[in-house]
Amino acid sequence: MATTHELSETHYFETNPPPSTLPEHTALANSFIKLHHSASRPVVLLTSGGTTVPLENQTVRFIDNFSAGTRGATSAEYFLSQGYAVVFLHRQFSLLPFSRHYSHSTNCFLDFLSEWGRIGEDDEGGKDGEQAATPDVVVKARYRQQMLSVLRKYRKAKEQNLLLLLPFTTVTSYLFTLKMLACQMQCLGNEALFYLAAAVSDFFVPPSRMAEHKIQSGDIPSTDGDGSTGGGKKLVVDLDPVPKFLKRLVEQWAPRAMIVSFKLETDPSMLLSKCRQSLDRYSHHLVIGNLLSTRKREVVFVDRKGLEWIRTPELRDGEEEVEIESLIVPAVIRKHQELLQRQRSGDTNR
Ligand code: PAZ
Repeated sequence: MATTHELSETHYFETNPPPSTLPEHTALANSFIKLHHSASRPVVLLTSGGTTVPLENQTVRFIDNFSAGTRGATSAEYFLSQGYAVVFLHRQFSLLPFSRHYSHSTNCFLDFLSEWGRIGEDDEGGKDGEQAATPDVVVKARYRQQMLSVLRKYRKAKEQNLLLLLPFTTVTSYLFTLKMLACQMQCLGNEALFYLAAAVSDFFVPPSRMAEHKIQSGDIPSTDGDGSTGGGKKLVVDLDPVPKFLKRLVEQWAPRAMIVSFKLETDPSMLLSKCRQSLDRYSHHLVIGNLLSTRKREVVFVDRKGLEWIRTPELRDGEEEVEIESLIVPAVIRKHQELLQRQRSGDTNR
């Protein structure tokens, strides 16, 4: 008999429309996964960025989330460097692997460039400061080394077809695409890794209560007498909980894969208990906990064996900041490799 959970998940997919991109994304994912399966390459499905919750069908307004996709885009680069193929399921226009170094930053990308041969403004445009016959655009000398290194990694990922970029916007499009990808990745068995760093909304407006057109302030009923400003008019948003899909993912969509979820909290006293609760509830492999205020400096790995904090080192003068993902990703890969070893030797425990 179906549980209440299963019923609500089934109901969700029956009553919400799939994204129009689903057939195209299914075809792209299918050939990507086949390619890497035949090359016996491990594949990670990495989710990144925040989902939106539309308030109207023809959406003008929506509820959003703070996530810029830094964790996901940065982690993707480290997975690629360790030989994984990456399906990057990301919020449209959030940070992307490689281009993240030059987009959304405090610099405009044009600040990285100068005119070849232009002396004075940068003093570094041309070769040995010579004047170019025809003006050209070059990367400023101080950025060249780093950009060359990023460019080479980007080219390799592109030429070898190691990175599949699939965008989503709403929580519903995220869930439909996640389900499709998980089912497609079943052929990879335990070589598949799920690294769920996206910040997914816990609440949504069901289609039955969704306004078709832009909500008009004039149509909002008055709630006089409660002392609020605005002539008693309030937009009250009534949200339903999004069914807990992690359970479905672990038990049905990707039963053999290794599944790593992230848990974000703001109250330090709740972080560990929430991570343990998630692990108990969904029985997956690893929860990575982080706090909003310190997420770039420390995370905690919580699994059945216990917990382990991962922290970036204290910087001394002149030292470059370490990206915490350069520590998280190798640690996750070690756990994935250990799991593969255990399963090869017949141990069926998570
Ligand atoms: O995108 P970002 O780097 O700013 O933030 C990453 C993060 C905090 C969203 C991620 O590490 C995370 O915790 N994701 C799961 C959030 C949650 O649903 O609890």
